[in-house]
Amino acid sequence: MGKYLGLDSSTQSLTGLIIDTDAGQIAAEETVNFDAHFKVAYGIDKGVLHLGGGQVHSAPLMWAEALDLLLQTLREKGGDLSQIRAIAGSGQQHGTVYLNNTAAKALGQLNGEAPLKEQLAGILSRPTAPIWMDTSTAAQCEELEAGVGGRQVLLELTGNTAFERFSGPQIRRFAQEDPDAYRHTAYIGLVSSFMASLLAGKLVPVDPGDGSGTNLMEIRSRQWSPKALAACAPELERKLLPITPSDRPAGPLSPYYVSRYGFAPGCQVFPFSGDNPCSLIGLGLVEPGQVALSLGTSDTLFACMDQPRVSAEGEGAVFASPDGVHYMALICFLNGSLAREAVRDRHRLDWLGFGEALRHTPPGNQGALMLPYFAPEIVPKVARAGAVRHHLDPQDAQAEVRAVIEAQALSSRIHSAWMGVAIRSLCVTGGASANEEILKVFADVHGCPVHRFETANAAALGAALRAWQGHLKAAGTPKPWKEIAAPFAKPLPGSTIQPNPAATAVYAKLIGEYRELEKRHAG
Ligand code: XUL
Repeated sequence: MGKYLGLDSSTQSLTGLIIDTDAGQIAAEETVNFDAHFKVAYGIDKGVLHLGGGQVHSAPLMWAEALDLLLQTLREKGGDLSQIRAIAGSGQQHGTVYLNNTAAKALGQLNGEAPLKEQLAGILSRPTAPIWMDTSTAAQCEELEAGVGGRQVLLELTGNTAFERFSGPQIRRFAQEDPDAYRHTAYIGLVSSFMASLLAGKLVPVDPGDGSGTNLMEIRSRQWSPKALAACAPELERKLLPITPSDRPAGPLSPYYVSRYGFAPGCQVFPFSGDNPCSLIGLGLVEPGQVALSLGTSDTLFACMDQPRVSAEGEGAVFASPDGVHYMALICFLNGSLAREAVRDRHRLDWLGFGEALRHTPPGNQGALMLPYFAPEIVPKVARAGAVRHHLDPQDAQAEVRAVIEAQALSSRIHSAWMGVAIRSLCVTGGASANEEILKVFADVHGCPVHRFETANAAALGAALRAWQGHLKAAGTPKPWKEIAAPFAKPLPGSTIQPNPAATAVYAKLIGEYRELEKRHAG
């Protein structure tokens, strides 16, 4: 028991969250927003650099500077950092960091007298790091798939088809465009492994959760795939940091943090994972069949799977769970609040009126359906924006409201079927989860209870829980994941909504019709 720190190095900010496992509470939470502190110094906008041609990068030295600032803030805000037993973290997925042959030595010699940025200024072989927002690698995606024997082969091998934002295509592009700098690169790691290396004062391997976002890791063995590495870039096997289990200690915290911030010398560092795999843990999804849906601008579905099932249609990404045994599916439906707000605004409603409309219309909407493609859709793939109405009067505000919510719930059911997961419960987070009437539709369509979660920072919480779990395991007193997650990742009291069997039966009939309508219009 004790205190554990989880760090989340995300696109726009760095967050530190400390859990107190004796009290079962979050003890502190601080965030450093990159634009607020480093906009001018690094030339960033919303944490990133737009370099043209779809290239979106960020600056590893800025992340190092943010780490110093965050730890100073955590200490000043009353946190006695000497009580922290272990640290783990989460990084924005897919970004790649390129280091030269001075990196290991510089990390090992960090001393508390000067900030990280000054001591590490010379370790990068590429000053900026391409991140997940980069869309410049379409050619490299095709080449990588062809290089392993085709799209289907890469999918089976790594769990994912090649995506522009994934790390492998980024590395390949760098090797092609700047072969000299690539040759002078001694180590390639991810955002997650870079941040962990700063803490441990040595090169920390990649964990399987983040490794699965590279297109280079065999999803079943959780090791780099020699075939994918060979298809990606020369000598990659030698440059890429190895993969380590997520809960194997990376070492003690560097003395730098002991002298500068008052951490205890024995504080352990664990490998960092990706932000989505950490959120899976932070939402308590540690058993197959547990699914979370975040209702944001886009709606994102997270699921815990027992097998690395893949989506042949490329409808989602598959990652290894940092719990060491399970897998996660991540599906992004672009028309989330975007579509809900389009309908709300079109009919001049507020959220109260939106809920009223749902209350006054029957499940199934008397056969009126909508395909809510107010913007081009990711899942199912729809290239051109345009909402489709079927037996739906565009002037009927109440029917329109029900149609958009039923469409989202039906679509989430249809397009999560590839996971082969019997959804036993749905934890819903995000702004729209405050609306009980919306949750009722999801409970009825999925035929399972829906719980509401309030999670400001699931990734940082998941990281802190990983530090606790890893620390207990390393001490020879392991605790099951369910018990680790339970005190922190719990539904809001009284928020559970049970499905109504009569409504579930209506949707079981309607889903075929919706699927047909979608088939006629998607693509
Ligand atoms: C997931 C993805 C993003 C990043 C940044 O595949 O690209 O969610 O992890 O948060």
